[in-house]
Amino acid sequence: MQEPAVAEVRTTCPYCGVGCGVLARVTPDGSVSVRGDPEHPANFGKLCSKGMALGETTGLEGRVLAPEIGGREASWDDALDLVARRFTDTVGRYGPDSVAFYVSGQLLTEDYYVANKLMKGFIGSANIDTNSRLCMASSVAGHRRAFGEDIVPGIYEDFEQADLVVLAGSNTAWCHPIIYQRLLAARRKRGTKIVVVDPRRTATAEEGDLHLAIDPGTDVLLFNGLLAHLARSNVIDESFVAGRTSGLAIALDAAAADAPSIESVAEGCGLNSGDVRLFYELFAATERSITVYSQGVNQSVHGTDKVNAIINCHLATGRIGRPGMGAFSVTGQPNAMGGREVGGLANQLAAHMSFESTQDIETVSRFWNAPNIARKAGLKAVDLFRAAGDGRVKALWIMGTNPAVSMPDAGRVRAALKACDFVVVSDIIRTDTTRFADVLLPAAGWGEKSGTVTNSERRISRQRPFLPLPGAARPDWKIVCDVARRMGYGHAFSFDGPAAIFREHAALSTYENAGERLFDIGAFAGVTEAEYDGFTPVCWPVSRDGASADRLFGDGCFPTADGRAFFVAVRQQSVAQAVDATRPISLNTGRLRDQWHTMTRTGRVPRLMSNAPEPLLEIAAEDAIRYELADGDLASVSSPYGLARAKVKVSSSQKPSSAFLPMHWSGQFAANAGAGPLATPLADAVSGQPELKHVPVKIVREEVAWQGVLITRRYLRPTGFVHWSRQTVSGGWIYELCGTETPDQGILLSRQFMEAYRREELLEYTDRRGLNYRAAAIDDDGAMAEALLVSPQGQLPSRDWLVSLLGSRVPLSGAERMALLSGRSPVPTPSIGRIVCSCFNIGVNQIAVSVAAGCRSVGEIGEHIRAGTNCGSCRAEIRKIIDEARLQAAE
Ligand SMILES: Nc1nc2c(c(=O)[nH]1)N[C@H]1C(S)=C(S)[C@@H](COP(=O)(O)OP(=O)(O)OC[C@H]3O[C@@H](n4cnc5c(=O)[nH]c(N)nc54)[C@H](O)[C@@H]3O)O[C@H]1N2
Ligand SMILES: Nc1nc2c(c(=O)[nH]1)N[C@H]1C(S)=C(S)[C@@H](COP(=O)(O)OP(=O)(O)OC[C@H]3O[C@@H](n4cnc5c(=O)[nH]c(N)nc54)[C@H](O)[C@@H]3O)O[C@H]1N2
Ligand code: SF4
Ligand SMILES: [Mo]
Repeated sequence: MQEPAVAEVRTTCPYCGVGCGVLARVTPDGSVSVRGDPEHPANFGKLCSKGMALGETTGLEGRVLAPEIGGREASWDDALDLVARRFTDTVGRYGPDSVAFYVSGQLLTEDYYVANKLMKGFIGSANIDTNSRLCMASSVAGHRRAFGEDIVPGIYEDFEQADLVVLAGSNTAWCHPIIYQRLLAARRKRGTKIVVVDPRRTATAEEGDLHLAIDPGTDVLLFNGLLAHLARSNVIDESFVAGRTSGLAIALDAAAADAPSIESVAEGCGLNSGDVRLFYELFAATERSITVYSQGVNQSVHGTDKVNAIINCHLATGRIGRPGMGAFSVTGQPNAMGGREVGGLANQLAAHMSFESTQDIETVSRFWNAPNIARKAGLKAVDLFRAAGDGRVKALWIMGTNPAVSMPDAGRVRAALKACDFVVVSDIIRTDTTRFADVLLPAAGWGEKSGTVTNSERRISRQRPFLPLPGAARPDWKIVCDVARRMGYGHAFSFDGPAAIFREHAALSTYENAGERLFDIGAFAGVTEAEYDGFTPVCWPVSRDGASADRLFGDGCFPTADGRAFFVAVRQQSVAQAVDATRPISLNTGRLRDQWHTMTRTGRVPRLMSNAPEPLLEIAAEDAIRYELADGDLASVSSPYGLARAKVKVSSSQKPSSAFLPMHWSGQFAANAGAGPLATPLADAVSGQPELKHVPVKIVREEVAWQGVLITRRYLRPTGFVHWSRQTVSGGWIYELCGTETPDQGILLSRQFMEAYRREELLEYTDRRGLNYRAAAIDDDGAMAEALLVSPQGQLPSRDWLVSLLGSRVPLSGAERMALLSGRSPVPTPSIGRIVCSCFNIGVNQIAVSVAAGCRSVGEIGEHIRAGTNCGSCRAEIRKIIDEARLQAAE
């Protein structure tokens, strides 16, 4: 029978700032299928592993489906009335600055616009900040200092048209996989050189032509050295500098003072001078150069200076705004850019206007008809949560972000959420943050909501719904407008849908804008519903008279008062908190390939969890010896702010005295394995962006005596274990458990944990010495429902077969039942091993088999078993596996 054709809906991926187009549809069996949109100019049909798995994230498990007040289900009317009343009362008693919103780049532009309008225009405070403070604030500040406005001048084609691409503090292969693949494809044709500046040898660095493993926080020195070198090599574009910029002489003096020679730069950055020279000469000789940067640059106490040090080099050479040239800040979240356009940051106004200009304030006030508009900047994220903790902020509304996990000094943030009088959280699922909500509001998620997002190249695309709103969930824009109405501002929030909000946003961008502000999307001020529905992706600006430009600044005109770009003189500062004898390791935190932030969506997908199933602390071999740690050992990590525990992975990617912990694991997935509680709240003085890439820590081995693994269909909440983590697998979950108690006590604890819930028939076995315990529960159909294995540390048998039984749910044969407690299949079945290629579900063992069968390159592996042929982010890992397998074979 032929399947009925279900229309595909054209939408956009809700993960990274690449902003790939997605075609999604609900299949006849009710599941969601996705593929890349061949017509979207960001990805031309490709998707990375996370995008490919989007269809597996739309299930309703864990979703918040009804409003809750004090943990009890409530009606929308009651919940909205309460939120409006508490915000109104608090403002009435303590003034507008006693309330705050903390919002997110997960929101659509329309949601963001109304949240910002409500707080800044009508409540009259600028206490609305966003998780973009942790993400893009330094780029925003750097752009404004250099260009007068927050502008990313380039477009993705520049990745393909450059001859040199410098990736600074950006693990592009994992974090912006599709533009990275576009870059690699172009490199195969034109031989683009790739230089990676990152203290870690990341997957990106593995494929680069040159990896500069700089010491953390020394980027200003490196780029000051480059500027000085460019001047020495006479590649300054004198006419561009003279005609289109100001401030070079002072910036050069600062650079020369910092970096008198290549040797001094090398020494200060922890590099060898040959590598530094190579980089400088390459940059000097290559006109078509772009420097791409993200969190290794932004998330720093000198983040804004790093940004300007980079931009200075591009201004000095006039390499900006032309094909294959420019400084390119790649944004993190799907709508980080849209948030900047509506002014979601506490120090911005709306439509790229700012509190520094009285004229801007008057313009927005007039446009909104909002005499009560805020007139000064509000609290930035770190200060905002401090204020919530000490009672200055008494009512706080969090939308679409999980600060209990993702803020630095997260322990203090949790304490603040507990202390704050009134906390509202709008989210789609239950998180570590929703635990603190006095009022919890169910928001519409990806696939349900409708609106626009802007990606890293300023391209506005639609997100369109293809699923019904589940339960009582409502889109964020509607929730905000309903509260605004109840607060008495109905006249300004009477939008009947996202298109109406978008029209107003577009109209504001062009209002009293005679070209002073490049952000102008006036062309859309009058879009009809039909035009909004059919909106095709477009890069702004698109002004009312139809003027548009893909690249900006190519004409040498900048949105400053005199039209010139500005060189900012910057000096390398010492790191804010240096390592010392008590905390000798610099802890760096960031992302893994297949997880998205606090794992609220990617953590549900077995194939996305398989590449890195547990939170691991990566350390260098030298430190492993020094601290007596080996792979799989448990370590505690303590910073001046908090403590975490994670198993150790000894990694050749780490420099000595440095460690890396992923940012992803929340309390939903592990006990105290998060990076947030360790991270420092110290922030860049200009941008307010906290230093999430360096904090001094002490690492201590924990003497683990026993280890257990529970493989189960049940979603459980382990308590009382020194360390646990949860992995989502097909059919259920795996709980890794371990402890410092004796093995027999470990068995007792683990059994209690399992018994507390179990109902099925149980088979059990304990060895004579009482050190090893095995149990398996059989359901009514005779299939395995659960298995528990406990052994002394390091002695757990393989669990692959048991995990496959959980997924299959097939009744066990007699032989299988007998074999259950041994954990070994009666008929040996090869395990595919840890997943390497998550797009095609290909494991490490399958790759090893292909190598044994004669595959010698990543390309050959791809032809043999498809691994690495879709998004390609696993190619560096495949190459390593080939090398290792061949080495072993040679030994
Ligand atoms: N898979 C995946 N992709 C994502 C996300 C995700 O959660 N998962 N999140 C998205 C978001 S919101 C963002 S902001 C982006 C972030 O994308 P990236 O910025 O690429 O990611 P990070 O891993 O945070 O950090 C990048 C690199 O900075 C390096 N670094 C640390 N300190 C320094 C330093 O002092 N100097 C230099 N030069 N480098 C340093 C780190 O070692 C790290 O490899 O990713 C987006 N894409
Ligand atoms: N240690 C460390 N910490 C970091 C970083 C780091 O590198 N290291 N990086 C920082 C950066 S760059 C970022 S961007 C942040 C990200 O940190 P968070 O913003 O806290 O991360 P997410 O897990 O993306 O949280 C988004 C939340 O929004 C919910 N959500 C999704 N869609 C919607 C929607 O449409 N409406 C509503 N109301 N809710 C929705 C999700 O369920 C989820 O709970 O983390 C920062 N924290
Ligand atoms: S690169 Fe991957 S995560 Fe980023 S937008 Fe594209 S599909 Fe989504
Ligand atoms: Mo981000």
